[in-house]
Amino acid sequence: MSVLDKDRIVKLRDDIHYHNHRYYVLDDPEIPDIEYDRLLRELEALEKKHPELITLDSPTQRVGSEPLSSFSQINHLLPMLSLSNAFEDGEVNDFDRRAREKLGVDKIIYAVEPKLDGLAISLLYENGVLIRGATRGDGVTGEDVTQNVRTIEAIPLRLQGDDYPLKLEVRGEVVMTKSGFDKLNESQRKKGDKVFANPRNAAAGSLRQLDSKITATRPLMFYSYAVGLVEQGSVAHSQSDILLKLKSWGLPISSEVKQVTGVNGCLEYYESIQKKRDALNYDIDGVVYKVDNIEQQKELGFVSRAPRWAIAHKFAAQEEMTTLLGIDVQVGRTGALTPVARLEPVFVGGVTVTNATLHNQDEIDRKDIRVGDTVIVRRAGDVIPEVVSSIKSKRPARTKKYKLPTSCPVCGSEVIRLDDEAIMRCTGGLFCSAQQKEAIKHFISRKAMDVDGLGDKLVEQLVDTNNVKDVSDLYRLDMQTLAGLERMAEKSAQNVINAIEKSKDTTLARFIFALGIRQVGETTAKTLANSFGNLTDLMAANEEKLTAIPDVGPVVADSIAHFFHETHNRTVIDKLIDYGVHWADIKIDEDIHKPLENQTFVVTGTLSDMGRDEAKSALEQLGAKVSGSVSKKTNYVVVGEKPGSKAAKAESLGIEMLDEKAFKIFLQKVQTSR
Ligand code: 9MJ
Repeated sequence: MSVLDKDRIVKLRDDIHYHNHRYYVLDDPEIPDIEYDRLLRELEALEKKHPELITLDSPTQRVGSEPLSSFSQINHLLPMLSLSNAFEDGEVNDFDRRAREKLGVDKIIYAVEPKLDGLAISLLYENGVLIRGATRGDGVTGEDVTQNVRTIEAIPLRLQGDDYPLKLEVRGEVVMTKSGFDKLNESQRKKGDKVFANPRNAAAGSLRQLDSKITATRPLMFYSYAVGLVEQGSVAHSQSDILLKLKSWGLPISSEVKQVTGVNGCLEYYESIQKKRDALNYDIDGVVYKVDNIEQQKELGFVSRAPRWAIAHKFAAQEEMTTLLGIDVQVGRTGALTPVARLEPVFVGGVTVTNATLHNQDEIDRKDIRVGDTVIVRRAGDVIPEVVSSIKSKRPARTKKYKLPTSCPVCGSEVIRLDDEAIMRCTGGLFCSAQQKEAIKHFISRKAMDVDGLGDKLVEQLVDTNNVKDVSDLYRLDMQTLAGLERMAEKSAQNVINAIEKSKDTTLARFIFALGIRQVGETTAKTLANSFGNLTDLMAANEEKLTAIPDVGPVVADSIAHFFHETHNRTVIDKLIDYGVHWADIKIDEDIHKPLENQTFVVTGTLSDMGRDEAKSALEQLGAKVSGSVSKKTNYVVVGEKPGSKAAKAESLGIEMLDEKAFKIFLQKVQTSR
């Protein structure tokens, strides 16, 4: 056998372990994914040539193995603990007071961590090599999921360093990333396979797979938060130091762990994590407070299997059960029919929810949701509440499958469904008053023509009274008509007239967006405005010209061309211009100078005004590269509200950061320098 091959195999394994660590533990990859794949493929090829050199901890051994017929049971070497829960500040205060009294101290230092919503597992390392992985089970006995655990790249097959205990149980949570979950469900849906209700179920389903080759394809992540048995070696004297030690051995820990003082420090942490919750790429359902000092932990001891030195402070539940009273059908701006669940009011995710989306007919069929069912409603962050599933065992007798109507509930026109769409649409177009209303609401919205003071109710009245049929009619409204409407005093009518008048002075991008062309959002509207410079050229553009624009694909191009082909739309545009709507055309420089060429940006957190996509597209138009992760090569990080770990990393690397205001000024300066 070639000595060279053997050396190369060892070198490749070391390199791959190193890059895995940079990626999963330090969150700071050094090489692109494609290069990582090349290393892995080279190693696979060499091991195929020399199968006798394959070791248990080789990174190629993560692809899964033969399916099992069942999982065997495993006794944890030390029981896995459970945590008691607190739902209110008072309960946290009680917990802290009891601990202080028992310890006889004034203030306690706590290690605080996000409470990951996944599946708890225990990993056993012997001589630094991963020997087995087990689910929590009842805390004493779990299931042997070693084959599956070995496919999770974030879990090291071999520990780093030289000071780890020779026998070590590591405890932590396997979670599915939110982005990975969305992708997985999309691909499951396409294949006609089972769709998961949430990342936690998907993580559990993936880890409890008898076929580890399937687990290997799932986007699972692992974060460690405790140790079990420690033999022939030691870990550390505080929870915070234990986490740092685990990290130094190559085990990922959450970037949000901290040390705080006293109960106030805990409650402040709770608030700060709650604010960050949506921006994190994994689901959490609260935070955990742990007395940091291990001696103090020992002094406090346990009540049954829950420690007296730790407590989980949970967020308001994001899922609740309630009854589905009925299903209403809403007709949107583009005629899309959306089934909306009318619910027995239920408190979920911090608010009372009475309506939730059912998405479309396919989703209703897939979940088999019927009026009268007990359903699970989910409200996560700022997302529209949705019905996740129905509980079949609670279904009353004589329920019927639900079918969306075949004619529009508003205008009676035929409802059609295009082959490749999940959505059913009313064919009434602007004959349908629901579509008229939605088109007008969109036209006057803040990011479109920005007509202040013309609320939804008023728009509905204007359409119902036949005063406004299409958006151009807004510019013919007079005081008399407006003041004659319900709840309209003369002063507010005058304000509306003034706002409509003011909106005539607009920009090309706003105008294009306001037209409500399907597939043309704010960003595309801006791109179109900047590419064509005037409306006449855009209206005359064929599909070939349109697809030449960055970010405009055939579907978008088709939609734009169809819109302007329609005589009705051309007439409305002519009328708008006749009534005085105007903008300044944009001078197009064919050879656009790219002032930000060779500069790399990262955009993180919520940008309240412009949104992340818009910021990215503005940067890209100026020639910048927008990357998803911060590294030494990043030139600027644009930091919105609730930034995640990227901002902290940028700070540690000394990279220039721009908040939203500074970013806007920066953009303006660069744009005018073109
Ligand atoms: C979770 N689920 O994130 C613990 N946990 O500690 C954290 N769970 C735990 N700690 C001792 N961060 C028992 C359970």
